[in-house]
Amino acid sequence: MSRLVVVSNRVADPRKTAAGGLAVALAEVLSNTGGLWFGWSGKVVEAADGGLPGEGEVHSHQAGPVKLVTVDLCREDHDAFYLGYSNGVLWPVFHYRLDLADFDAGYIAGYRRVNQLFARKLLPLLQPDDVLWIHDYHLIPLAAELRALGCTNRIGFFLHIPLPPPLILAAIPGHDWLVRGLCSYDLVGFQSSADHEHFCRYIEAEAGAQDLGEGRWRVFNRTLHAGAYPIGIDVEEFTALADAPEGREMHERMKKEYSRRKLLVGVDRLDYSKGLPQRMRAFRQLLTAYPETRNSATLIQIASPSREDVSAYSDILHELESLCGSINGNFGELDWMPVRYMHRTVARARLPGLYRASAVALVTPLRDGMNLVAKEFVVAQDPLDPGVLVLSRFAGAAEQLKDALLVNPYDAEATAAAIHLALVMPLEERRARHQTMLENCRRYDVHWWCDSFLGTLRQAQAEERGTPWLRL
Ligand code: ADQ
Repeated sequence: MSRLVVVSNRVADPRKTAAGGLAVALAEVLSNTGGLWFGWSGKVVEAADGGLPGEGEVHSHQAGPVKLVTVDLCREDHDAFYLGYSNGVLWPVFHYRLDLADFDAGYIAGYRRVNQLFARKLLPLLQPDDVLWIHDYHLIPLAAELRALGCTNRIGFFLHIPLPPPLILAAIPGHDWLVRGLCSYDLVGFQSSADHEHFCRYIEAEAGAQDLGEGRWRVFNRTLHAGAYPIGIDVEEFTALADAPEGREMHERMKKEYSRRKLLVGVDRLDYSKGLPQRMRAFRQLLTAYPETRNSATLIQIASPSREDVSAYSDILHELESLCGSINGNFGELDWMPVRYMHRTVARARLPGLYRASAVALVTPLRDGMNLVAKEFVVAQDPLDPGVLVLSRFAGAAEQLKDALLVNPYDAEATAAAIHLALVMPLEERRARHQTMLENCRRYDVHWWCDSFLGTLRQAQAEERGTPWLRL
């Protein structure tokens, strides 16, 4: 089988537990083919003595059978590429937040420069029949940059975040350039059928693409495959974590601590897309509209620090802290705090225990590509006495986990009513809903995701060979 080369902004050492299911799953496929994982080292190099920084230095080391190769970025490139364009333009717009986007003209040049740097550093490492799998919004133009240097390998792309409807996408200055970049791949994968449909509508309307059927398109004089490949979790890995001593100990400790009360849990990166202030308002509404929940329900909200050097993130931090403070101030008792809010990351090994001890999970993003916390919560439950998932209809996961209690996170009253329903749901109904969701998580796990994406990519005929590659 041809070798797999994965490219993503960050590279994780798959041998470490903290790396998570995605790294473990990718590492498994990479190991089977003696593969290579390429990305940014996480290191930002300052220019010496105010001069221009040199080319990013390349580091290489072997992690078991997988070779990890990373490149440093200079300050200017990092700020324009990572903070500026990726997280100041693409992240907000792709999450439908045009109001938060900063279309500073300088960012796009930095974004392109780093993609060109990646292409230059990666190309010499490639073998002729390598299959390349590029991940996420940081690297949309990478295939086109590789093609410009003469690379003829098969290249697939997976977008981990949502793709907005055409008219939102079209608000990005240079959106046509970005979409041409997407169309340089042999296969483009999305998290949900809604995202896939947005892409199809865009290329039909804005680029005159012709539908060839079975996920194939003729666009910009070449053939492209596109489809929905919803990402899953590594169910076995997560179950093993739940059964490991740390997972069990966490579960027992939480059960004991909250034996008199029902526990609700939220686990997120602190990001405006995750709908944390809206969730707190819904919880406050629950305590107001259903007084019996006072003193009997506690919400543990873990929000790990994220992108703190992007300004929209410090705003959300203050808003959340102030909401949690006012809920605890208004409703708290001497022996009961309604909200326990922690601004930190929980060790991955402890997550299953926390999920399993919780009666309800609140996964209520305003917009999310998939949301793996929803799936992890389902998998961590005791099937005989499972907790209930309250899930935003705007998470990609809602297309799959239809037996969750689906909510509109902007509607505090309706969300509070759903949380109340979750808290009082009879055992039989909890079991039935959990069973179908668990089956879905098992069936569409991370291995299914890898296999189905790579299966299509490997099959995709290199129909473009011999004709010029699309140039940006
Ligand atoms: P993220 O937005 O980072 O990823 P998500 O899917 O919610 O989001 O979580 C990814 C992982 O991070 C999960 O394994 C989760 O357990 C862990 N995690 C989140 N918050 C944590 C915390 N506070 N402490 C410890 N661990 C935490 C992007 C997209 C998602 C998509 C993923 C994968 O935004 O929509 O599901 O990629 O494609």
